[in-house]
Amino acid sequence: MFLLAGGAARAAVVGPSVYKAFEKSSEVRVVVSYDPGVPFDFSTPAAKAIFDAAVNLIDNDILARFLPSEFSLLRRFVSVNALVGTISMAGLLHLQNDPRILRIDVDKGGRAHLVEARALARIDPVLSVGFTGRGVTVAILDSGLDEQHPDLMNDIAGEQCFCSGNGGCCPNRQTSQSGPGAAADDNGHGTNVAGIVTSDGTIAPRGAAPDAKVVAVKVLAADSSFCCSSDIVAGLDWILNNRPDVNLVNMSLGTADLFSGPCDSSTSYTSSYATAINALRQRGTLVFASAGNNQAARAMAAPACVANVVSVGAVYDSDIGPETFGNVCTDQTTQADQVTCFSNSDTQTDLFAPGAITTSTGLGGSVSSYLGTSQASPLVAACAADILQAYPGTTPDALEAALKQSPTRVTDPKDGLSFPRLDCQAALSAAGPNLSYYTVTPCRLIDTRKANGPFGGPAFGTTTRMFQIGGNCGVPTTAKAILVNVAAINAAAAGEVVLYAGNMSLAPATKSISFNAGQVLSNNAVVGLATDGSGTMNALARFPNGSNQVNVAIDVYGYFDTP
Ligand SMILES: [Ca+2]
Ligand SMILES: [Ca+2]
Repeated sequence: MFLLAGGAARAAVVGPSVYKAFEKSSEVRVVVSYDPGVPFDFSTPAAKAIFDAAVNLIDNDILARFLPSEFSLLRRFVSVNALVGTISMAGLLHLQNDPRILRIDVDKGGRAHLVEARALARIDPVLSVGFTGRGVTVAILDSGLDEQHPDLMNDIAGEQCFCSGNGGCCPNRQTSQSGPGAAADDNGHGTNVAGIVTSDGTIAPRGAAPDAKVVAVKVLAADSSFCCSSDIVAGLDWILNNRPDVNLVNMSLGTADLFSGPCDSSTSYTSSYATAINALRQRGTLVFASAGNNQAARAMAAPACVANVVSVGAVYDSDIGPETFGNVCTDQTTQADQVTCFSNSDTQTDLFAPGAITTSTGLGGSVSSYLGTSQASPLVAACAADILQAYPGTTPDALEAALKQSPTRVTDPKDGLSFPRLDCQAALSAAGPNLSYYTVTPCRLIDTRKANGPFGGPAFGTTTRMFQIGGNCGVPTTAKAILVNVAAINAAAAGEVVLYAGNMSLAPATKSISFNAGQVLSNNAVVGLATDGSGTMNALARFPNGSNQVNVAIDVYGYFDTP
């Protein structure tokens, strides 16, 4: 080996797995990561263009130096400083002395993070929050989804596949595929995960963000495995460069190899995950991944171990009796907020969420039940979608901080580490602005008897009415909520009045006042106004014993707005 003038030639770090693989084969599939020579800055289109140009240039230069027998290219990326291909020992010797090369490691694979399926219905506590992910797009890297499922078919915003196992495990039997049909699910895991996010609730239970759109990226084969981390990195690189609409990414999968602490520079493939994930975060896209189900203490799979991933472990949502998980472990007793015996955890694990057991959409338009950290991660991603609907400008840093704002912490007995457990209601509050209360001269907003006030009849019924609150009675259009006294007057039947923000697509389960037939009752209530700046409020009445109507008078006393 030559020594360069002015310093030692720095040989690339070749992972021990590479030499081990050469014992069995003359060619090894590797990820080669290299120094791009420019900053890892994706914060502006111009900075990203500089990075992408460097990647393209160095890719071409490295490839041009190989003999055809030394390296066979399998994948390259737009915005990730790595090459993927099969390399010979001659190619390895040639490459490792290129001073630009950082690491060469085997392109390690892994699996979906499921344990086994069970049939047990459960009620998703996030449903009661009221925000539904409208206007938010979640990319799901998984086995694809059932594109014809009645609960999913109206939610699909795009399909793509990167799947290299068995010479090509995309639906077209190739290693890549684009467009409709590219994410057809031949396993069922991805369909379950997609439903946890966005099921409409007609067949399977409603998802936690039922109005969110989904971009399905198939990266898992029919047996729910992935041969090669570079397929997942290719999916992230594709989202980064082709789907500016994607706000959130979920990966309920991980490598067989486990890592303690941040793995961003542990191997060439983890550094490739990290580059893509950091780039997505810089553009405003937050990435979620399951911690893995290996019963590991102080270790997680990749990509969960990448620092900028929001990594999620699994707790039980209730007492489901003793549970044995395949060959992994047994919990003799189970209860809500108990850390599952199978869930990995580490100092890098960000939070826990219910992942055992989750009934969701299944193949062939059916339902399926899975448990695992695979089910916990999309629940957190769906909660993030709901928060982004409420507060569209929330940055990834603020969103992650809000998701961790939970009154409940759980401790993993395996390693004594303590973590926040997702509380989507608390996260929604934490993501919101600090509001101040402002009084107005008491003012009648609505009187459906047409006595006075800006808004009159008809009496409230089961059809939603929208009122322009901002700009009336001294309430500014920027107001986020109003304090009102709502009176229900002499209805013919028992029922309740529901007041809620004008941009919410579904009325919440909570009510502002309930009443019996013939009663005149009033109640104070804080009512959220539309978060889109329109200052609107929706109102309807519900009657348990069929359709009816009720006269309502609403007086406003004050409003909540940013200081
Ligand atoms: Ca939906
Ligand atoms: Ca993290």
